[in-house]
Amino acid sequence: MHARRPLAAAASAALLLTALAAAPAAAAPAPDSPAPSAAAPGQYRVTGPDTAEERTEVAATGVAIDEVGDGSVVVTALPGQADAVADLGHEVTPLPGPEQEGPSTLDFPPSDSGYHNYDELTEVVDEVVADNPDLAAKVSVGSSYEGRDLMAVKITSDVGTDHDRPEVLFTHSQHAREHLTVEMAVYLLRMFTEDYGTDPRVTEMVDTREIWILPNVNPDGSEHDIADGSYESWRKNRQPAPGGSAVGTDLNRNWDYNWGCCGGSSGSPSSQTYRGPSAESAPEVSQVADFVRSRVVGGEQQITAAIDFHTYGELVLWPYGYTYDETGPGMSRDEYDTHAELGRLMAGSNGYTPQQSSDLYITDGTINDWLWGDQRIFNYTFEMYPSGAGGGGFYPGDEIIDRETDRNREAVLDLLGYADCPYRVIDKEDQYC
Ligand code: 0X9
Ligand code: CA
Ligand code: ZN
Repeated sequence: MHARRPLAAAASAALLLTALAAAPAAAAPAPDSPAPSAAAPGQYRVTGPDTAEERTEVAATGVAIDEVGDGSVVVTALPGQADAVADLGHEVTPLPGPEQEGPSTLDFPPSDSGYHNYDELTEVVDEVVADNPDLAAKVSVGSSYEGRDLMAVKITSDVGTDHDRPEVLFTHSQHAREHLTVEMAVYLLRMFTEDYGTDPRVTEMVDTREIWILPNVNPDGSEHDIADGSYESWRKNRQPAPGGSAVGTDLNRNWDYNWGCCGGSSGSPSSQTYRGPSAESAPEVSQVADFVRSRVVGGEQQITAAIDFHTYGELVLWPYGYTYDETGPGMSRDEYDTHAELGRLMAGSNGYTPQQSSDLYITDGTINDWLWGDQRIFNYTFEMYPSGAGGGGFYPGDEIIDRETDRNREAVLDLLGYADCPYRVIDKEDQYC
């Protein structure tokens, strides 16, 4: 269903020619048998780094920081990158990988069948829209590098009309292996439609807000992560980097606000946090950004609040990530305090830890910084379950899906409740709204 990369097409053509020339041919290798790949990424515990500055130094080697602890972090790295972290003077120990099961194609292992692959997600979306034509509409914001539809669902009463209602954005699965975030989207799709008319809070929000759910902005990565029946720990999209063999841009380093500014991303294509050759070079990012820009109507951005869902860590994070400073150009004290207060309020219901994203480590080119810095949308990164690698890391079993998606119900409704005037959370409605 997706377009083959020219390289793969050329390779299959070459195999075919070889087979024809060498008749009678021994069976040629299947054209899509996996190429001998460079060493796969894995998780490592790094003991030593204890401050945001030390963690930023670790991140600068090109690894992805998956987890932050007291005096240690967990990272995803290629073996060579793990060596670079050890060279900083830290102790680096490999962690066991996700459990592997027998082969299957483009699906979760049977024991994790509660997770939705891309086709199953599409079925849910189509069903929700078909069952609720007045409440939910499917739109396309574009297509992924390999040609999968980047779906969006708009939810509001009388959905066929563009109302003058505060709009709220939920984005999911920028990072391929963070499959629980797709389940969060499935939960929200069902909550807003099934509980409309019975749950008063849901009903009020669906009647007074326009809700945009982008259930998977990195479908190529998600499918790759489950492609051969064993998890790949894949993070990035599936776009080859220019002029080399490396594949994948970290979508959450590719946004066009202070892109690559501050040592919070990597210029090396093999890095887990490769920022791409230029801002918005990833089609997934440029098209989601175009969609967000398209919500500027009459000079005013209609979207007022957003959550970008990730795993893991159980955190509520707010901008900026590119600087340790709370305030500065583009972030006033009241704007910071509004982010922080609303973040703490949401953390009060889901039990996550609320903090500025750079309290963890510096990142640049994230959706968080772009949504605020460029579009003035109050926004959060939620790092969902688990809190640590012990809870299953990126691959918790499917039995936790119901509990861990429902856990964010109140927080999502709180964000929607403040979307008409976020400054109300610091009692400054009169001044700003
Ligand atoms: O690094 C990321 O993109 C996010 N973490 S993840 O483990 N899901 O990859 C965190 C982004 C928030 N920004 C900062 N922590 N600075
Ligand atoms: Ca509108
Ligand atoms: Zn993530």
